[in-house]
Amino acid sequence: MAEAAVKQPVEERELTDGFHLIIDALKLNGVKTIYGVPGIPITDFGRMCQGAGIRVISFRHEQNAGYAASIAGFLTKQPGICLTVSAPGFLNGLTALAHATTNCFPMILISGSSEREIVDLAQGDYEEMDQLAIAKTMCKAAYRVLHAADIGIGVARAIRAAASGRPGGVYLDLPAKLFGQVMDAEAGKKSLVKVIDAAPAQIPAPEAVKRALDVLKSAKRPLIILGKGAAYAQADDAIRSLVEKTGIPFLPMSMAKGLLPDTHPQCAGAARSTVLAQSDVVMLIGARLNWLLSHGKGKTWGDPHSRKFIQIDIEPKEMDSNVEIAAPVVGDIGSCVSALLQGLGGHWPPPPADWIKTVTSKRDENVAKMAPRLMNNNHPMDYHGALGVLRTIVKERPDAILVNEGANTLDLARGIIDVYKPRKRLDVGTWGIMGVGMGSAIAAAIETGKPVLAIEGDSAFGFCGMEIETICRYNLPVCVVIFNNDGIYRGTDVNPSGGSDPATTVFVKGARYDKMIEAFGGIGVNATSPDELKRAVNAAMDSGKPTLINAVLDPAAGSESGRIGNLNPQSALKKK
Ligand SMILES: Cc1ncc(C[n+]2csc(CCOP(=O)(O)OP(=O)(O)O)c2C)c(N)n1
Ligand SMILES: [Mg+2]
Repeated sequence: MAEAAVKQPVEERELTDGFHLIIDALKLNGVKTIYGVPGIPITDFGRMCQGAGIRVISFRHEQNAGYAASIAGFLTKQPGICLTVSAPGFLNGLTALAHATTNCFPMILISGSSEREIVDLAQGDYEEMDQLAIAKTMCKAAYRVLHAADIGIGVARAIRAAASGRPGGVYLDLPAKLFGQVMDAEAGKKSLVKVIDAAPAQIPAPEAVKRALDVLKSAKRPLIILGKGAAYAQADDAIRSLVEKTGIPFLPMSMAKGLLPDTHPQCAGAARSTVLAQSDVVMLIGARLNWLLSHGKGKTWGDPHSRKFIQIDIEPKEMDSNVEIAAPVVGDIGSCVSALLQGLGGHWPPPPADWIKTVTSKRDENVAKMAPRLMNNNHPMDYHGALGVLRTIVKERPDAILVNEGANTLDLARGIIDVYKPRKRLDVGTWGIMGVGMGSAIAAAIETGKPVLAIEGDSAFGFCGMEIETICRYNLPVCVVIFNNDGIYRGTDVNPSGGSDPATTVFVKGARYDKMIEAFGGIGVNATSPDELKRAVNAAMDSGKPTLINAVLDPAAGSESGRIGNLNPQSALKKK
């Protein structure tokens, strides 16, 4: 066991140490799971956490452990915990911490660190780095605990900072010496702090609610946009009531899909361009006007003078970030939506019939256009053929969690696969980051106990693929489907120089990713047709056994950057 424990003096019963105090502080605050990678100075700490009944999920790389922690935060509203070693482990976890902050997921990155005296004099300690200074620029808050007596308050501060207001990533720096520091056990116990109401309700001002309802009432072509903040809030019933009582068409952002079913009669997902361009009043619920919504202006949005925005967000400075917000409603989503519901009263006039008709006929037209493509049995498979069968599988298994990343694999799956329940779709989030797939899949399985279907581009999977060993080791009900088109966007590019190196976007042709999982005792399947894919996924979802399916796609099937090729910079000069 712990070296420190072995070295303790005889009177150990009256004493405690940093190891135990950190564990006690985490347990007192309801931490049940830690995602991390062991090593100096946190190896014994991880063992002791496991011994004390905290579930410790050991990963192969800290970045994936961090993504798992961030998704645990999204799914549970409790900060997900990632534990790493110093310098390199810390840096590996830091990407995930920044990702959590950008996405407003509560997460705490706890990293061991080297001796302060040596680090501060830059004397070259083992894994020396001023981690606190670096972390500060990349997360919501960062703290360091130097004394055992401050562990309680340090942990409490980290939890509250991560979960309250707009949630985000928090860094907690624990120098190696802290773990072995000894103090009186009774005083140690008293120093612990239980965080009461980590994310207090923030009630919107009544006049803000009234203003919003007045603007909404004036609408001829209203639209509600649901963001992942709305999914995070777990105010599912209230949100559904607000949408249904107003009768307004709604558009879910990708991780808000399923908050109301994508098949709901008011869902405008398949008429996105129409509703964005033509709506006159848009109510944003937990959705930001960032690049994913074209900043609320420009071609996507049509005439700027004929539109007003109502925005519901917990962060006041989100308002007017890109365009004028006619009716800002600041507060937590649950409280704001409840207040709006109350303000609606018993009789709210439905939106004008011609608007509803415009939206539904566009939606039905687009859905009908797509239908035959999803039934194709092309050989080699294309995205639509493969996604057509996965769409049906998800429909038949609405409790399963869908994880999705890639470029074409992401953009097409997002549009094609309907989601039926809240927080059942996890993806690349605000940054469009590659590599979140396996961490998200692992956290989803651990936190919810539900089966997971991860649809991964072959490139996206490469960022986190080694974690299939983790999936096998913990025997998690995860089925990974790799859309293998031999590369990034496509597998058909050629080296423009005519040299023998492959093009920058292509991978080994005909790679057999299914063989990888067999190395760890999982089930590997090579699927070359929609029928084979369907059979293999259904078998995996029924058995709950770790499975990896190599779905062989036409290497020419994808398009550059999926649906966001327009973001690639262009020069006025001709390409060479
Ligand atoms: C961390 C990170 N690195 C690089 C990128 C750039 N990028 C965007 S999509 C993508 C991979 C797309 O290929 P794949 O996952 O195979 O999907 P496909 O389009 O082929 O279906 C990459 C590398 C990114 N988004 N995130
Ligand atoms: Mg690919």
